[in-house]
Amino acid sequence: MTSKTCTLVGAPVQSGASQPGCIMGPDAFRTARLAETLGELGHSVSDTGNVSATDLPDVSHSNGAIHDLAQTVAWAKALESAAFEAAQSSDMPIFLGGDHSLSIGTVPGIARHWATKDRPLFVLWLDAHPDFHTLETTSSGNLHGTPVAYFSGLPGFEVYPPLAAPVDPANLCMLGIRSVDPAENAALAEREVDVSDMRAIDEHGIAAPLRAFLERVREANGALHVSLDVDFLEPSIAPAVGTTVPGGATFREAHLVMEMLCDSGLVTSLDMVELNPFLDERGRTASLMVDLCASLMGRKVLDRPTRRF
Ligand code: 4U7
Ligand code: MN
Ligand code: MN
Ligand code: MN
Repeated sequence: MTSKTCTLVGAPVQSGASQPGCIMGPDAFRTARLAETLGELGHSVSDTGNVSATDLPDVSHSNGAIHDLAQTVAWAKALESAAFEAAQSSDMPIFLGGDHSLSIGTVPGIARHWATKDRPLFVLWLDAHPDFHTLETTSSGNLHGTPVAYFSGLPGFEVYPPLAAPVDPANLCMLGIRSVDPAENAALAEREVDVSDMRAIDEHGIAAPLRAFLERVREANGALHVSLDVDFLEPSIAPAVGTTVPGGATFREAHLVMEMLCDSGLVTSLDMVELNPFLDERGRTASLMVDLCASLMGRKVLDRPTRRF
C-alpha cells in the first residue's frame, strides 16, 4: 500500500452505551501501539489526542428510555467538526472509540468532507448489530444503537445536529449482523439495505458480499468509511465489549475483510469502536483490533500480490 498520512482522533465516548468503560478505549489503543504499528508500515501518523465535549445542550425527547441525550448531541457536534478537519488535512482519519454513538459525529463529518469533493460516501458497517434504531424505536435507550439510522437520513432525529450530507442507504453495507430488533428489521427491509447476516456469511463466505460491495464503491468513484465494532468479532477472541453476541466473525474472517479492503485501495476513513478495556483480558482485544487495523493498512505475510486461481 502506498504510504498515507494518518490522523488518530481519540473519542472517549461512553454515554451511548449501558455500562461504563469505553472512556478508556483510546488510551488502550495507544497502549497497544497503534501509532507505532502504522509507522512501522511506512505511514506518517499524527495523534491529535482526545476530543472533548463539555458544553451540554438543553435537549429532550419523549422516549423516556433514552439516557444521556445531551452528552450524545455534544459529542456528535464536536466529533463532526473533528472528523471534517481530519479528513481535510490527512489521507486517513482513524477514530479511536469510545462507544458506537461516536459515529453520530464521525460519519456526518466525513460525509461533509466528501460532498465538497463531489464524491459519494459509502459506509461498511462491521458489527453484530445494525445500529438502525431511531429515537422513537430504541427501547434500551442506549444511543450507540442509533448512528446508522441517523446518518442515513431517517426521520425523527430533529434533536441530533442537522446533516450536511446524509449517506444514501443504497451506499451502506453491513457484515456480521446477528442481533436485530423488530423495528430495525422493518426499517432495514423498507430501505433495502445491503445486509449480510452471519447466516449468509456461513453459507457464502465473507469474501463474496464484500467483493460485490467494493465493486459498487469503485463503479461510483466513492469514498469508503469503515466502522468496526468490537462485537463484529467472535466474543471468545474479543472479550472486551459490553454487548457480546455469540457466533461472530472468526480471526481469519476479520483479517480477510481487512486484507481485501487494503487491496481495494478504497478505504478513506475508519472508526474502531466499542472497546471496553475494563472487560479485556491482558489487552488481547485491544491488540487484536490494532492487528486488524494493521491488515487494513498494508501488513502482509508475503511481499507480493496474493495468488489468484
Ligand atoms: B452497538 C440493541 F437491543 N439493539 O438497541 C439496542 F440489542 O454499537 C443493541 O452495535 C445495540 O454495540 C448495540 O440496545 C449497539 C439491543
Ligand atoms: Mn455498533
Ligand atoms: Mn454492536
Ligand atoms: Mn456494542
